[in-house]
Amino acid sequence: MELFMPKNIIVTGGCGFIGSNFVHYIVKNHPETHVTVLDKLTYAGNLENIRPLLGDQVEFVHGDICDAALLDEIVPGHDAIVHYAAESHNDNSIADPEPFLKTNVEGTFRLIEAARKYDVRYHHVSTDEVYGDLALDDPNKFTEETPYHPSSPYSSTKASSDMLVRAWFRTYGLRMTISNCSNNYGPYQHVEKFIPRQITNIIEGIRPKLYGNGKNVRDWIHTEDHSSAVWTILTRGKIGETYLIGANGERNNLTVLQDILRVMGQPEDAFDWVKDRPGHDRRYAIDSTKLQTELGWRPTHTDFESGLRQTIQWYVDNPQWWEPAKAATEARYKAQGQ
Ligand code: NAD
Ligand code: TDX
Repeated sequence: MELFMPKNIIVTGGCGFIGSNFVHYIVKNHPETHVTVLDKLTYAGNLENIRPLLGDQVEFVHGDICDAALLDEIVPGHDAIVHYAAESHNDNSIADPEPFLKTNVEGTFRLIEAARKYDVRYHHVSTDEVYGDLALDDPNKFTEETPYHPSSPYSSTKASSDMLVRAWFRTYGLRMTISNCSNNYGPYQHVEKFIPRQITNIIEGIRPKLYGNGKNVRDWIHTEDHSSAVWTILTRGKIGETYLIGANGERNNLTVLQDILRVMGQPEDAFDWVKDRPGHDRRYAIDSTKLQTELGWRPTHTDFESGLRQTIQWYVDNPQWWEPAKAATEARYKAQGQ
């Protein structure tokens, strides 16, 4: 196994939820690696997520990954790109798919063209949603061999971007790796997403909202474990390979909501059933054997209850972070009947 030790990396989307947690992870664990965060600061990006880290090790560039001229300016001199930037929310992709095509497909195209031109290693952060969904009683999980079968506008654009990256490897020899991760939770997640939406609803005295019948299953992983997995793949992964990231965290939405209600001192039935998401994927489940056996990665946040408690506490402690986005997010959901 060849070890790649990046000295100067670009992290796209480093002001979003998972990207900013990755920047925190690098500052904490790899002080020798310089990071240039490239972020457009859409509604989902917040410079506050990384402001305390800005300085010698972490630099911020405000810009769009679709801007080829900007990439020509900033990519030379870096030895890797770790690509997190995306439009990431399924419900938004159903309401208005166009920004998803632009950022997720065209943006990835621009980045891999720049990576090719300047011979920079490229890690592509993707999702388990590219594989579609599993039946609730299916004994199988997704593996690297599962055929692509995306269901939503969001997941189809992520699948498209994965395909571009694979083609650039085969045709041009792009030095790339891909990871497909399951649902993340932790600090700095936007209040549009399931767990932060319910926590902040409860804090504000709004009843939590559950889609459909609540039986849909997500495979939860703490975002810090996602970060350590991406670092492992970037530094030890084999060029051209895909690795699935997951931590055996399958739970249905009703169970997660009841956990949140219990920890926050509410009755377990203190929520509203709302309209289901069109095309709602039933279940995601990740088999991360390849990552664990070939690269030796292990998750550390294996106790979901305790990770959830810490996450709830973070939202309780940081209302100034989420309050500015809350009212507009709930207004959008209300207009959709959710
Ligand atoms: P997020 O929506 O919280 O953050 C996205 C970030 O990208 C924001 O900072 C935003 O400003 C930035 N951005 C958007 N468009 C941009 C553009 N055109 N140019 C530059 N920056 C732009 O997303 P997230 O939940 O942190 O997800 C990050 C990545 O991880 C995405 O690629 C997503 O598909 C993937 N992923 C997410 C999950 C999850 O559970 N959230 C799971 C698996 C994979
Ligand atoms: O209010 C809600 N009520 C509800 O029941 C919301 C916002 C969601 N849900 C359900 C829908 C899903 O079954 O909760 C589950 C999780 O929903 P999201 O947080 O929207 O996540 P999901 O659609 O599963 O996608 C997430 O994981 C994979 C990320 O948003 C993606 O970026 C990632 O690729």
